[in-house]
Amino acid sequence: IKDCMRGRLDSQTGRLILGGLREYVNKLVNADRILIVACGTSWHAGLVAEYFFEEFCRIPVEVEYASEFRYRNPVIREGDVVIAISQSGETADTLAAIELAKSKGAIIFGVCNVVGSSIARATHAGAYTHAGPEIGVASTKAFTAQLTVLNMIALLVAQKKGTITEQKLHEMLVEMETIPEKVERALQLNDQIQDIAATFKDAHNFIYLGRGYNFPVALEGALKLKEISYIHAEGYPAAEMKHGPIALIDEEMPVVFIATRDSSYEKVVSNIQEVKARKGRVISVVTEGDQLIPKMSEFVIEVPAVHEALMPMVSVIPLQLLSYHIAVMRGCNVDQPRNLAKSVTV
Ligand code: F1P
Repeated sequence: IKDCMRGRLDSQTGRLILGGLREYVNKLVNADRILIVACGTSWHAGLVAEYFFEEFCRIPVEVEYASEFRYRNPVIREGDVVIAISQSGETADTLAAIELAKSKGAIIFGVCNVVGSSIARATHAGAYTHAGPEIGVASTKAFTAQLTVLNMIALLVAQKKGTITEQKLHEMLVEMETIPEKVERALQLNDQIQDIAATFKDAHNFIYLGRGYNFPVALEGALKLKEISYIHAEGYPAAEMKHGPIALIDEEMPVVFIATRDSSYEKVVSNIQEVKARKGRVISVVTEGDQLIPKMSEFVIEVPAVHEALMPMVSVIPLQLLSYHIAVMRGCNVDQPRNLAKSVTV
């Protein structure tokens, strides 16, 4: 995250420097719609960005699985701008989605980790995440780095569009600079999370629930568990639970709530009550100092407070650690999960 921000963000002067966006940045500022295309974890980063761009830039956003988008005949109009997100920069579906959008006249921005990768070369402009090489196949630090860059792009666009006040921008940039230290603190939860992992390592299913900015984090938590522990896991918006998944909840079901203090806090509290009423085993990720949710949970993980729009960068860390420890305890190879490739090039 520090590498991502270095030289690009100055909270004192309110300056955001994203040189890679070059002369195309005004295409984003004047966009009628932003289409985000990506796969897997990168798609989840795109979902967080949707909330961010809509809140701060007031530009409508659609987030598409590149693997679906490429086979449709999508409507792309003048004024649409595409953002492609990819850690490896080599994902075939994302590359094909870019080529399709380009053939329809769209301007494409890339958010890639690997410098000079195929996707980086196929885009008109973009910003590298500078996360360094991902050692494992499953994306982890790439996710936080993608969010850092996407947040900076959105704030820059909001500043240029005038949809954010200078004071709010300053507040957000100051908050962003606190993220590396908060992520460090979240990583210190390691031992506690190892204990939680020991309790649930033999589970057959997991549910992850979150609202707002934490909804994509729920999806990402479930994906990490599937990818490296081979446990079936579902991520849902917490409010969707009553529309079906609630039927799955019994005394055997671990339910991970990403329930940090934000604008949907009260509603998440009632979702936890619904799970408890069905004897589900509640594991909650809460903001430090929360008094209420710990009383309702079998396990509680406290993360440092941060603006809700930036929380995914912090709240995802315990979920990554949980998947990691469960995978190790089950004897899985966390760096090289079965059936998964680092770059899905077919
Ligand atoms: C997309 C992705 C990763 C996942 C795995 C397979 O890759 O789905 O999110 O963890 O590595 O590929 P990318 O386009 O972000 O490189």
